[in-house]
Amino acid sequence: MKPIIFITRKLDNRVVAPLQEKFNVRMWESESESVPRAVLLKEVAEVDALWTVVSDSVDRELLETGKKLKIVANMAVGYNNVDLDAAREHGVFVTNTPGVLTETTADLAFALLLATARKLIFAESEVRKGNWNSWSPMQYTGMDVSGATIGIIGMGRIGEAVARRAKGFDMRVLYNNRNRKREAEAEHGFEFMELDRLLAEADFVVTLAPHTPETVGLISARELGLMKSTAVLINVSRGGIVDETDLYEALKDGTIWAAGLDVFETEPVPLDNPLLTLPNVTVLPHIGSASIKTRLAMMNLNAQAITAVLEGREPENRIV
Ligand code: 8YV
Repeated sequence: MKPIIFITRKLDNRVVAPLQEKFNVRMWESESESVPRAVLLKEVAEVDALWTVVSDSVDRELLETGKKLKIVANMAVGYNNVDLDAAREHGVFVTNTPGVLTETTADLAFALLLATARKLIFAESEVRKGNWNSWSPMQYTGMDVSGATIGIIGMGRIGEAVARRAKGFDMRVLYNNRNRKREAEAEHGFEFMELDRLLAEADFVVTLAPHTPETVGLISARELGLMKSTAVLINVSRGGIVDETDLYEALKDGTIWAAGLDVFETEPVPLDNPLLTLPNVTVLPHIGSASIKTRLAMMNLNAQAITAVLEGREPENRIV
C-alpha cells in the first residue's frame, strides 16, 4: 500500500506527476472554492502527509484527527496557520518554503509601494473609464519614492531584499528587528532604529515581521498616530499585524496618507471590509510570492519535504 498524500489546492501537473509515481495522491481540485473543513478532517484521518497553504488552519483538532499523519508541508514561508505545539506533541513534522520566494516577494512589496505612492491603480482606472479628459497640474499626483525614507519592520531575508531595492531609489533605509543586522548596516548603511522613532521618521513604513503573538496588532492606533500625515503604510506579511479597524480610521481621518495591503486579517478579503471603501488604499489578493518560477520552486520544496518524510528521511526546512 502506497502512503497517501492529501493536497489542499489544485497543483501543477509537473509537481503532482512525480509524486504520483511513488505515492497515492489525493487533491482538492476546485480553484474557486477552498477545501471545506469537513472534507479536510475526513481526508486527514486517512493520510500520511498533508500539503497545506496559509489559509488552511492546521489546528489541534486537525492534528489529533490525523492518526497516521507524519508531515504537514506548508507551502509558504510563514506558518502561523499551524499549531506547532500540537504538531510537536503528535510527532508530526512541519516544514515551510523559505529562501525561494525572497526576491519575488520583495519585488511585489516594492511594486505595491510605488503603486500606492503614485496612485497607479486609480490613475489606470481613470484612463479606462474615459475620465482622462484634460490635463491639470495637480491631477493624479502622489508621493515621491526616490530620496524618501523607508522604515522596514522585520528585517529578515525579505526585509533585506526590500532594503536593497530602496537603496537603488536613493532612499534612506531605517529598520527595526529583534536582532541588529550589523553586516548589512556596515555594507549598505541601513540604520537600526527603535520602533516609535522609525514610525515618526519614515515616509514609507513596510511591515515584514512574522505573525506571532508578539506582533499581532503591532501597528495599531497609537503607532499610526506616530506616523507622518504624508506617510504610506505597506503590509505584505500578515493581516493581523496591522489592526484593520485602527488603520481604517487613520486613513479616513488623514492620520496617514495611504496604505498598500497584500494581506488581510481574513482572506480572501470579504467585500464588506471597510478598507475596500477607501480611495487611498491599494489592495492585492496576497500575491507576494506569485511568480510562476517562484510558485514552482515553492511546490518543489514541499514535494521534496513530503517525499523525504514518507521515505523515512528527515526533511529540509523543518520547523518542527
Ligand atoms: C504564499 C506567503 O504565497 O510564503 C508566505 O508566507 O505569504 C506567500 O508567499 C502564500 O502564503 C501561499 O501559501
